[in-house]
Amino acid sequence: MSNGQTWVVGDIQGCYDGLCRLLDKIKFEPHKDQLVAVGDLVARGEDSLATLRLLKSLGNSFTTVLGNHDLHLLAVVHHIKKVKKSDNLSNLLKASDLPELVNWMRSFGLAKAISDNHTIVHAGLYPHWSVSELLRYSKEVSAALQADDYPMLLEQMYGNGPAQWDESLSGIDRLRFIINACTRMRFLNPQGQLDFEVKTHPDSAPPNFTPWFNVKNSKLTKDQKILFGHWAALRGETGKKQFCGLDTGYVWGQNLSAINLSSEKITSVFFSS
Ligand SMILES: [Mn+2]
Repeated sequence: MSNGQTWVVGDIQGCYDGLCRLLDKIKFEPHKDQLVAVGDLVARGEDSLATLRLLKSLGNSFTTVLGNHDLHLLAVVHHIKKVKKSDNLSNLLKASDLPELVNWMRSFGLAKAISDNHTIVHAGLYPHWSVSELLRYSKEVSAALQADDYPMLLEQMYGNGPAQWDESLSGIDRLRFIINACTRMRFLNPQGQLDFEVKTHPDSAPPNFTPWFNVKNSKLTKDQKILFGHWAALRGETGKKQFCGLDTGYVWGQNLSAINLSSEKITSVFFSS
């Protein structure tokens, strides 16, 4: 990377105006700085198409991981799923450059190391994995997503099981678990399984539901930091320096945030309709 700044931005969700105001506020310089996103580039906001075009235009100055909404968009494009009522994707789905935008999105993975000790992943680090396991498993999904028959993956990725990791999982069950852990995880239930129903703040969760970042991870070393999005109800708070939540709920009328990787300073813009 050049001598510019690296900024990691939370869930953009097609909120083009908020993204532009945030880039202005951090004085982002595309020829010098790096913009990194934690996924969910598209969905509910006012202009997912303009958002993707802007991010793609940044070329090598931009990288991301894919979130659940990004994968869902790919499934919609292939007529595997319908657009969710809450989403606003009609201009994107009609765009003449949709195929290029889709192929560009497919080039990203589910987890990525962005420095020696910073890793991005949309939902979080499954607490029984090390960072290197996370990166390795993410590559397995990328290989399937970049293969010619990738619509098959999109078709088979839906579902909540298996609920627990087992290194001996294979085929689509293995890929589905990796996708769910990387893009949908919030809580582990009292049986230690991934739960996908509870989306609240941890304070209002059912008894013995544990946020993934509060399950002891004996494979994570102290110098490693995980930057993630996905869980707006957290407002970015995990109570742990190692886990940096960046979805500060812009799409829910709160704010869009970016952290400067070297200073660790967070800059936010407030929602404006
Ligand atoms: Mn998400």
